[in-house]
Amino acid sequence: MHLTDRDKRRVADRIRVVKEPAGPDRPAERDPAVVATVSEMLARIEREGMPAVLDYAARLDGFTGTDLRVPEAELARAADQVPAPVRAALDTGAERTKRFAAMQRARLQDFEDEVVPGVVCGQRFVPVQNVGAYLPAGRFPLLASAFMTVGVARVAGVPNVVTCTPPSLNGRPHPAVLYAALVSGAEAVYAVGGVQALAAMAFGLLDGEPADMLVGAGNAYVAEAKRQLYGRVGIDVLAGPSEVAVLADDTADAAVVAADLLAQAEHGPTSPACLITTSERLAAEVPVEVDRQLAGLATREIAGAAWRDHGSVYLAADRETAAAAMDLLAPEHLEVLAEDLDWWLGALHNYGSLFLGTWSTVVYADKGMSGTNHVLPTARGAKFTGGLSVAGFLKQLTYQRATREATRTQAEPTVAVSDFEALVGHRDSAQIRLDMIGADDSSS
Ligand code: HSO
Ligand code: ZN
Repeated sequence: MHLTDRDKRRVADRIRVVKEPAGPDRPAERDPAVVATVSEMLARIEREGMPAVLDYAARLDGFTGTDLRVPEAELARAADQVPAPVRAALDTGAERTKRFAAMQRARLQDFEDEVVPGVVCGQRFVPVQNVGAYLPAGRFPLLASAFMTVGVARVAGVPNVVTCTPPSLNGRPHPAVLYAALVSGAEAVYAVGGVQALAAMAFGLLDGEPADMLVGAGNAYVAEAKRQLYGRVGIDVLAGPSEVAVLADDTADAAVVAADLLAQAEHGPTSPACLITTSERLAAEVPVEVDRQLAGLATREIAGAAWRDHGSVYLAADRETAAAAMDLLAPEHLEVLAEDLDWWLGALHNYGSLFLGTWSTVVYADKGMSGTNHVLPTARGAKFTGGLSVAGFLKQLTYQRATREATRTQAEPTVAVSDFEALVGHRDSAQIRLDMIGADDSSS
């Protein structure tokens, strides 16, 4: 995550580069080999159905059975296999995530109103009926992802939620992932990962209906499968590597800034982390502090590579410049460690989720402890979306009704435009109504 030449022209000489990524900015464009593999897998699974899913599951997930569904008994046992404090924390995260989603839901208003006399238009928020949630279990199992997908779908009122997660622990799903799914409100859980999981949900190969919408992050193959299935189904976001950015003034603590940068850098060697500061002191101290903390970090191999290849530090002349530059980067997670938080809240436009002040931090939200969703846009996607929320599972549907008396106000201009377009069928559909009221008018 760094400022391109074009970006730099926007902030001109008001920003100075302290450190820029050593690696390519974007972790590879869509890899043609991934694109081809995914499209071949999707086509085969659509053609052959469950036998193809089981074949991929055996080859790619090491799955040995014939029934992907996780049995009730295994789900029931999951709780006992998770340490009690972790269980309690997962309960808390699920609860808070659902609580905030419910607060958001309560503020999405259905309404109807009269646009012109006799013409009433309305909107209704209606849940997607069938959701497929994918819970990854890759390098690290991100347990809170279940809250963000399954849990929030439940709050939205989605009646059917199917959950898939790879059998990553001795050939079975991780019990903690199962527990997180259960406390989120999952019913049917399937032990299948990757492209074959998304295909099975999208094509309706598991019990129940095909998914109308697929949610949840995964590796490059999962992201590509979602991209290829999009249109046929809805999706949440096309998530790339997790990103963090920090805006800091001279009141910030270098050790806190460094810790927060490294917390997301450890997600993977291509995870970008960026600091934009108005403080010369911080610009000098943070890189040193990052290296110091890296030395003691068990994940230093990953986090260190991420910082070297995808880390950046900029010194901005003033906070206006810092905010403008950050808007260009549109990071997934953005922390403001500075005074006058309300000014920053008003000045920033592009971020997946914003963390204001020292006492809130990305990792809290990562684990569901604040309540906001962690399925967020990456790679500058925050320029057009704020990521998944309860609204993502709700369709903003419209409807209308009109009185007989209001016929002219819609029909006459419709006839005029349709005639001009030579869309005679359109004209007739309006004209027939004008004729109906005309006939009546003359008969009365
Ligand atoms: N930062 C990730 C979410 C996460 N991290 C969960 C840890 N646990 C993407 O927003
Ligand atoms: Zn994270």
